[in-house]
Amino acid sequence: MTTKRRVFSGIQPTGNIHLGNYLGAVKNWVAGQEKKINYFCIVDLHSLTVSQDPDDLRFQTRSLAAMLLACGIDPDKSALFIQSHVRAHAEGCWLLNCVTPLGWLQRMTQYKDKAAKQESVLAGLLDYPVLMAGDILFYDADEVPVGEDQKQHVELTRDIAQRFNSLYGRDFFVIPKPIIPEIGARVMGLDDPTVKMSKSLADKRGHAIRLLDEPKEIMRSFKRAVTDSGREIIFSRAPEKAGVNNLLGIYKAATGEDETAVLADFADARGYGDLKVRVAEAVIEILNPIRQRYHQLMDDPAELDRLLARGAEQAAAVANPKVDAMKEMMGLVLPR
Ligand code: ATP
Ligand code: LTN
Repeated sequence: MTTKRRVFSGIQPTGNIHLGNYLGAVKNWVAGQEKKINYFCIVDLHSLTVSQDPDDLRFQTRSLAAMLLACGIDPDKSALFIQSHVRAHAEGCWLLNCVTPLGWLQRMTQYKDKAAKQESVLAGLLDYPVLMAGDILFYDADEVPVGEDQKQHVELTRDIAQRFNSLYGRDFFVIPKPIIPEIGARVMGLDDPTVKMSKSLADKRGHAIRLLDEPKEIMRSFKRAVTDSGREIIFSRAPEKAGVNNLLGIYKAATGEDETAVLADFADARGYGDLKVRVAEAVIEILNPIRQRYHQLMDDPAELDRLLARGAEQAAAVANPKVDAMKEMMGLVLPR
């Protein structure tokens, strides 16, 4: 008998969930559910690392839960829960802070990028990857399916786990692996194919396709997408083809076709206008049922709360004892 692999991934309840999040992360969580033991976490504590409006954060957290269920996360196959509902995350983060050298955190590129954009940087922003490391390690996760941008954080998680294991002399933490999809790992902004499609920019006109956008809006955003002055519809890494490459990448991830089939679909396209419309149609087709399910779930708050409580209970049963064991190993006295 082979033992099932354990999977952990997280997503922040801030900003509008977009096509990059779906194709780069959530779609793959859904696809792998059957064969693995899955923990999917709405990381509200991570969201507090930049300032948030409390009412907005509360709404976004529940809205994201409904959206993940609408995307196909199945509560019978995966534990879907809110990070702050499980005490292990905040508590265990402190314990990991006390084995993590400061220099490791100061090197993180996401920290440097985000800190550079802010006037006043919170301590939590620097500590963000340690909280994330705990998320993964307290569940003995083997696999962490994320987009390309999170690879460095998973590598840091491995370093922290190894350091804890070597300090306390046991194979206590499983060393996790990042799982980066080949397709959809980096969906770029439609308004600027040199920057990744991002939640923080999702409300900027023409930047992102938000999962809740109506078909008309989706079509409008694609029609406005930045391309180049040529006509060639090809997969290419050339900087000037970044826009076309991104559109083809989105189509490929949305349809699940390989590159040859994708190019065959566009063989009769008359220029980029046709390309944009067909990509938009493929995206509209996958988002229509998701949007409908989302609205049904948001109309039944009691059911949503019930599903989240069940997820938190399953998660706590794994993570809380793990953190208690860490406390003991580190010399803290557990209450009797
Ligand atoms: P922000 O822009 O505020 O950093 P985000 O869009 O990166 O937010 P997260 O909640 O940080 O959203 O990410 C959730 C998941 O989506 C992560 O696994 C991340 O790697 C993935 N992801 C985010 N943006 C993209 C993208 N443009 N393409 C592919 N995957 C992405
Ligand atoms: N940092 C991630 C979200 C995140 C996460 C995690 C992803 C928090 N904890 C654990 C995977 C595993 C992000 O911003 N996308």
